[in-house]
Amino acid sequence: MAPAGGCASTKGCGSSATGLDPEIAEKIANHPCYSQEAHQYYARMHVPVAPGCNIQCNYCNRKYDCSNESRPGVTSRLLSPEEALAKVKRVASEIKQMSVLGVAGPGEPLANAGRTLRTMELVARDCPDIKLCVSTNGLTLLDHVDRIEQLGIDHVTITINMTDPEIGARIYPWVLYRGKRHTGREASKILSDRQLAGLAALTERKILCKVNSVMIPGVNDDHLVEVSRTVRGMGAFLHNVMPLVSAPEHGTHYGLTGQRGPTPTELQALQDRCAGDDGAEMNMMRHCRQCRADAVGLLGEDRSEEFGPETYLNGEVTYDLAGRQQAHAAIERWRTDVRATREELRISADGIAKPARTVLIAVATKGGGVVNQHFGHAEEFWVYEAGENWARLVGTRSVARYCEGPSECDADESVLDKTVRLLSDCAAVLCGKIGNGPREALTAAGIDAVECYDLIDSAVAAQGARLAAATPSQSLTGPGGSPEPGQELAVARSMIASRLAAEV
Ligand code: CLF
Ligand code: SF4
Repeated sequence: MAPAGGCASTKGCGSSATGLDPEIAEKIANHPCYSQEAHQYYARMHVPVAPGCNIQCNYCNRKYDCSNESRPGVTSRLLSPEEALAKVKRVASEIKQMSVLGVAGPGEPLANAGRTLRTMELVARDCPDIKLCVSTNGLTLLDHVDRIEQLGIDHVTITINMTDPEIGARIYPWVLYRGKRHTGREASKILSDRQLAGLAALTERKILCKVNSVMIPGVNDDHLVEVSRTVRGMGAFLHNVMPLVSAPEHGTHYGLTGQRGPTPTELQALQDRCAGDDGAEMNMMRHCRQCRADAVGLLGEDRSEEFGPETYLNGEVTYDLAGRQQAHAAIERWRTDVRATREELRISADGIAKPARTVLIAVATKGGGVVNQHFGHAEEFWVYEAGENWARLVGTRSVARYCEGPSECDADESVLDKTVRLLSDCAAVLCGKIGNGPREALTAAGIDAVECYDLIDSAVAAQGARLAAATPSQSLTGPGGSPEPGQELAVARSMIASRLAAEV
């Protein structure tokens, strides 16, 4: 698929099912990219079946995977469609929460349409409960819309970095279209026209479309608000603005010419503008992890190394459909409980005005919607903005893993320092456990370290209420004279703890 990525205004991160057309709600219910809530429970896998490409992006080095959805500098082993099917069956039977198969590289999936669509055909035949997803640069999308619809590919991502060819000429040096190589403004005009025509054709067929955009400061950053408005007007469901990654060692044009990527603050500010502060009012994705073309597992985890060729090419793999259905039913029971708890706690960001005071809270989690990871084992933190009975995910931040075991828990100060800097704008970090050294470093930086084992939503809202309550000017009484949030949450938290104890 295409490049990397990661909320403000009153909209959620990715989409919640609230207020959605039931048909769309069903399509996104267990898609970890199209639903921020679903990404806590369901996994995706990519199969690298598409080697070639038909355009050149200035943020791509062909030695590596397509950067339109994966972090640059990663190389995947190419699979045939039949090998890909065998791998899908193996992974789906072992990681039963794997709900979506995507083709996102290592090149452009639709420049290799035969291999990509054959893979989808085989998986649709043998794995009927798996959703099919494709990412494309959009150049030849219009040629394949009928086949995409026939195969039941319900989710398509198009990487659209511009609708203005003048800007495009600074991103795309050339485009190969109908056997002819085009350069300059003409190349970007062809690409943009084809992308938008493909998007229109897909939305006309009610195929859910996500648009990925790479944010390139000084090139297309301001323009992406206009892109967001345009694609929303054409029926795109979701917009994923991702940061340019341009390390010189990746050998890309941008990397070699010193083009910088955005800071997390710049990225969030642009996402907020697209989400509504600037009138685009687009539904934004903020939990993208810029996956590899062979990614396996929950977003943010990479289990691809567990599934080498020896695990799926030696003998027939039986597809455990019944086992998968049981696992998904169990996940849905748990999700129903979590939603009920949110309603009891009156925690929401959907359609509710943001409180006057909010804080950022980082969470270490292994998934399942629970704060459950050791601080030192966290390779990424989920960052929430929270206030009284209000919480929303605003992004995820990756850190180097610095703790390999209890004895080394406080050892690598430099990585710890880096982690503290990464979270320096957060008021608190919630984690399953934390060593004394990291706790002291966080405290010295003004960040509370909170150990808990709780639902993320309730834990974040409780800490948001506590930290807001610490501000002298803030009222502690909820609307209509309701109980103080701290009291209300304390009662509800003990209830959640009982539920968790019963489930685990
Ligand atoms: Fe893969 Fe992309 Fe489908 Fe998701 S990834 S093809 S829509 S199943 Fe998701 Fe990964 Fe971000 Fe892509 S987190 S890079 S947005
Ligand atoms: Fe590279 Fe092609 Fe993907 Fe652009 S579309 S990032 S050139 S593989």
